[in-house]
Order: sequence, then C-alpha cells, then structure tokens
Amino acid sequence: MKKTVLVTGGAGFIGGNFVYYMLGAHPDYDIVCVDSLTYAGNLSTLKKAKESARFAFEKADIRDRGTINGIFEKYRPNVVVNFAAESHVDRSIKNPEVFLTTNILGTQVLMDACIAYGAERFHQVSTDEVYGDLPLDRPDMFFTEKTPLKASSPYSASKASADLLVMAYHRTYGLNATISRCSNNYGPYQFPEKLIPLMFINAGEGKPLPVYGKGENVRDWLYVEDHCAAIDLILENGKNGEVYNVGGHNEMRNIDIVRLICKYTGASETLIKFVTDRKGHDLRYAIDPEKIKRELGWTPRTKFADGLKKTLDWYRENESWWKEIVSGEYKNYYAKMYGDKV
Ligand code: NAD
Ligand code: TDX
Repeated sequence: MKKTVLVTGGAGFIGGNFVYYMLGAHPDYDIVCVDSLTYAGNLSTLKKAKESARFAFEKADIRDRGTINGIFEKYRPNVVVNFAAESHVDRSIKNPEVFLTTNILGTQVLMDACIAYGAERFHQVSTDEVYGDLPLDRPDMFFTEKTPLKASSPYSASKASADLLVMAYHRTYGLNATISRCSNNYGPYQFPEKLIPLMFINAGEGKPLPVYGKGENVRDWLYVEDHCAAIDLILENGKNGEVYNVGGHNEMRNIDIVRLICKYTGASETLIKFVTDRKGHDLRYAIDPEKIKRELGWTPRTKFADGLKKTLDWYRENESWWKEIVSGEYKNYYAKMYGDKV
C-alpha cells in the first residue's frame, strides 16, 4: 500500500541508513527527509537517495513549528519516524541546552503536527541509555522494557524526557505512538566523533587513540541495518503505545574494539592512550531484546566480525565522505575535546 513516511534526522547516521533501507524495502513508499543539517547532518549521505523520484528533502529544524506544520501540510505523511536529535554524549556534557530543546521540544512539535494533520503513527527512535547503566560484575542483568528510566548524562536525560512525553501524548491525546530503544549502532555514515570511526581515522593517520578511563566500559553493538529492520517491523506490526528494546547481545569492552581496529588498520597498539574518563561514564549497556523477537519476529542478521569489517571497509572506500567532515569544523571540536588529553 502506498504510504508517505516522514523521516527526521535522515542526513545523520542512522536516519540516513534508514532512508536507504526504506527506499529498498518498500518500492511503494515515498520518503520525505526533514533535517536542519547541524554539524552532524551531511547532505552527501543522501546523494544517492536524491536521485530517486520517491525521495524528497526538506531542510528544517524540528523545533520550528511553523515550518514543520507547513511540511506536514505539503506531504500529509502517514507515518513519522523521529531520528532527529543531538546524539553525542560528550557534547551534551559540555553544552546541554541544545539537547533539551531539540530532543524534547522538537519531539513535541512533531507530535503536535501528527495530531493536527492526522498521521497514523509517530515512532520515536530512543536509546538504551535512558535506562542508565548496569554493573560490570553482573553479566546476568539486562535492560528490559520494564527497567526504570535512570539517565546519567544530559543527552540520555533528554531522550528519557522525550520518551515520557511520547507516552503522555499517547495517553492524553490518543496519539498512535511507538518507541524503540536501541543499543549502540555501528556502520556506514557514522559521524567521526563516535568511537568506531574516530579510532579508525586516528589509527590510519598514526594519531593517538584516546580511550576513556581503563577502556573497560561495555557497549552492546548492533549493525545499523539490523536497527533499521527492527524499526520497519515496528512500523508494520508494532502495537500502539508500546516500547520495544532492540539489541543483539553483542557486548564488547571499548578497549577490545580499539584493539580490533588496530589489527584491521595495521596500526600499532602503542598508539592507544588511556585518557581522563568521561564524566558520569556509564559502565555497561546490555539490552534484552526478547519482546521484539517474540512479538515481531525480529532477529539481528549481522555478526559483529562481519559488520565491523563491512563498516571499516566502507570508511576505507569512502574517504571523501569523512575527509570532508574532518577537515572542517570538526578540527576545532577535536582540539577542544581532546587537545589537553592526548
Ligand atoms: P546523528 O547525530 O548522526 O544524526 C542526527 C541528525 O539529526 C543529523 O542529521 C542532524 O542534522 C539532525 N538534527 C539535529 N538537530 C536537529 C533539529 N533541531 N532539527 C532537525 N534535524 C536535526 O545521530 P544518530 O547516531 O544517527 O542517531 C539518530 C537517533 O537515534 C537519535 O535520536 C539517537 O538518540 C538515536 N540512537 C542512536 C544510537 C547510536 O548508536 N548512534 C543508538 C540508539 C539510539
Ligand atoms: O574518544 C572516545 N574514547 C572512548 O573511550 C570516544 C568518542 C568514546 N569512548 C568510549 C565512550 C563509550 O564508553 O567509547 C564508548 C562509545 O562512545 P560513543 O561512540 O560516544 O557512544 P556512546 O556514548 O556509547 O553513545 C552512543 O550509543 C547510544 C550514541 O552516541 C548515542 O547516540 C546512543 O544513544
């Protein structure tokens, strides 16, 4: 059936991958991407999508109610998937305010527009970080959808706030809404400030590899395409008002990922530099994905070794994509964030 899906934040990492996933999986869907192109948004990510007659791009800020309403008026989307967010924990520690306005108020503007223009479904892309962290010495503990929200950083607090607001809109105004809470994603088009691309680029350039603390923090990694498939399934068969955790039981210590990247690039492990820890650094994330497996039949397809190789091969083959980014404003960010550490 023909549908128009409005994807916010589609010039970013996961949103961009989702645009391609949906164009490929649903030949009868039109995709409209709304993105304000912050430092994290790259139009070059959408270059191929723009060649499709089923794709449209609108540069707009999700906090700008007038413009967002105009876009809803123009396209009348059936479904809205909200990826647009400030997404980097380190930046939220330095400058929390924009995280609150975009991640919370922007979500509100989108939900108001869904109600005003009669969208059938609003899907909020959330994160496992809303649950806080788990101890390192309790491998038996996992986040379920019933785990209480207990955010640690301004970023995760803003995402948890948005989740609460989505549930409040569902109950108060009858908004048809779903939420997915996914673990750490990796794959093509991830902005170089995040762990895997940052370490790949630094390793290739023979620069120090700044590992926070002792590198023992654990993240639960999922290949981005598996996340996209999970969201697509939730849009198709997910129940109104439900939360779905998404993760593939793939826990890794940061230091082990960095060592794998050294191996792949041929860089010496002597480049690894243990630096001052992130403030409030979450120890371990681990998702229990039983609900989405049981109710929607989702399973992750990509094994970590294959996904990591595919990702690093992509960065190797798409140097122009990331070189353009690291040569601009990113340089100032890197100097400010890491200058006194490495
Ligand atoms: P990203 O930072 O790569 O992309 C975010 C995109 O949103 C960018 O294109 C940016 O320009 C856009 N944006 C930011 N503020 C905006 C605004 N006010 N109006 C319009 N557009 C705006 O982020 P990502 O890693 O792709 O994450 C996407 C979503 O998935 C986020 O909501 C994040 O919380 C969530 N998430 C990310 C991960 C992960 O591992 N990266 C894991 C779980 C959940
Ligand atoms: O230079 C670094 N050194 C380092 O040791 C960076 C950038 C990170 N790290 C550590 C911090 C984390 O323990 O690596 C781990 C991963 O860091 P990030 O890539 O910044 O991701 P994280 O903080 O785990 O959050 C990510 O996953 C959940 C996304 O950025 C969020 O948007 C998502 O919600």
